[in-house]
Formats: sequence, structure tokens, C-alpha cells
Amino acid sequence: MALRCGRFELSLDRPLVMGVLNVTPDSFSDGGRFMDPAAALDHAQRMIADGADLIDIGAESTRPGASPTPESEELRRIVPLVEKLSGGSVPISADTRKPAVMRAAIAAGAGMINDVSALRAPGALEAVAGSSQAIAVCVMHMQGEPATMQQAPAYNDVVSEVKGFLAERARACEAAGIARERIVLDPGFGFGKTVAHNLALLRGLPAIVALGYPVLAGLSRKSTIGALTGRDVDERVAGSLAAALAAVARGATIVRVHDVRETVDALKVWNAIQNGKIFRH
Ligand code: 7PJ
Repeated sequence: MALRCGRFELSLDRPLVMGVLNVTPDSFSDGGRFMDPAAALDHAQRMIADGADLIDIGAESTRPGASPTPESEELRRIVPLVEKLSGGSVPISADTRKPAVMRAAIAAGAGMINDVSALRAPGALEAVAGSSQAIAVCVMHMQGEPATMQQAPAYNDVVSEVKGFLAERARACEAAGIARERIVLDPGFGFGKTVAHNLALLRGLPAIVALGYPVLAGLSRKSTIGALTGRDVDERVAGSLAAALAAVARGATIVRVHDVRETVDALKVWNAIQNGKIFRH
């Protein structure tokens, strides 16, 4: 299997590592650290040197309780970085819910749109489907909206509800003209989910993998890891590695992480054990 990301075709023969770059003042783990474009660029290049297969740039915080970022501000933060990084050796993903930001990021050379709203905003499906580049899209499940999603998450059966939603969004993408080999699904750990929901989803990940699309898992440094370890956000590396390996063992093909270097090492060991293969990143 391979994933088409504009001018890149990513082989999915081994799990891929997506490095997170938040250029927001308020993201939960690295808010404010990379607001300076030079610092952001440095960090992206560091993650690529550490073996990241993709870089995901987010300019709007979707942390629980976050208020929306104006479009002009999101554009100002993200477009110059996509322009600077998209000529490099790995595809750049733009983490956005806004069609105008999607279009600008694609024009600036993004190889993927990562949308925590799963292209539900009016015009979002068209922004991705209508792009001249065959860029990839990650559609994620979220219950509610970031401002209120953690107030009272509730499901009858979290795995089947998330799976049903993702299957519907994949169909919507394909109906809009986005080819199957461009689509990635994501259960959206932490987005309108309790610790118990996140654990049930991780355990049930094979049911989502069975839909037949690559699955991305983002658990890195999230509050579930904090709840299980009692650690603050910058001390969750070991817990995050355990979660990343558990996701990959259940069929995830992309892990979205802050700690690229450590995750790449963990996956090299995991792969060698599991598949008898030593991969270069
Ligand atoms: C996710 C995301 C995730 C996808 C964030 C953080 C919180 N996009 N954006 N999946 N989480 N696709 O930076 O960890 O889990 S924002």
C-alpha cells in the first residue's frame, strides 16, 4: 500500500512517523515555543533529520476549550512555513479545518490536509478534491467542537460509532472525487473522548483498520497519557511511546508524535522484532 501526497508517494510498508509542529500560542504541549518562524523552521528540520516521514503544521489550537483562530491569523502563521518546507525531502501536512487555509496551503506546496473536522466545513471537500495536486487528506473523528468536546463525551459503543463516522467521511471524500489512495482515517484520540473511550478505541483499532484505509493515530503527550502516568505534558515521552507501539501493533500506519527521535528508535526495534526488517528513516 502507498499514500499519494502530491509529489510524494509514501510507501506504507513500514509505519510512518508524522512530526508535530504547532505554530500556535496556546497548544497544550508546545504552545508558544514555535511562534517565531525561524524557531519553527529549525524544529521542523530537526524532526526531519530525526527521521520524520511527514511534518504536520498546525496554526489553530484545537485543545479542549480552545477558542477559534481567525482565518487571517491562521494563514499568516502557516503559509510561509509550508512554502519554506514544501521543497524539502518529506511531505508537509497542514492541520486546518478552514477551506481557505486548505487552498492556500495546497498552493504553497502542502502534500496533505489534516482536518480534525473531517472535511465537514462547507467547501472543505471541494478544496481538497479540486486541488490540481493529488494531495492526501486525513479525516479525523471528533465528538462535538474543541470548545466543549471534553465536557461530557458519551457513546453507546465508541468503536462502532467512530468507525461508522469514518466510513461515512471516506465515502464522502470518494464521492467528491478524492481517490482512495489519498485518504487516511484517524479515530481522533482525545477529541470528545474520556480516558476509557480512548483506551477502548485503541484496543478496537483493528476494526477501524479493517475499513481498508491507512489509519493515523495521535496519542502523543495527550491527557490520557497524563492520566495513566501522572506525568506533566513534557514528561510523557515514555508513555507516548508505549501508546504509539500499541497503535502500530493494532494496525496504525502513521503515528503523529512530538518526540520524533524517540519514536523512530522505538519503531525500528519494534519492526525488527515484528517483521525481521531493519528500516532506515
Ligand atoms: C490530532 C490532530 C490527532 C490528527 C491534534 C496535539 C493535539 N490531528 N491534531 N490526529 N491531535 N489527525 O497536538 O496533540 O490526534 S492537536
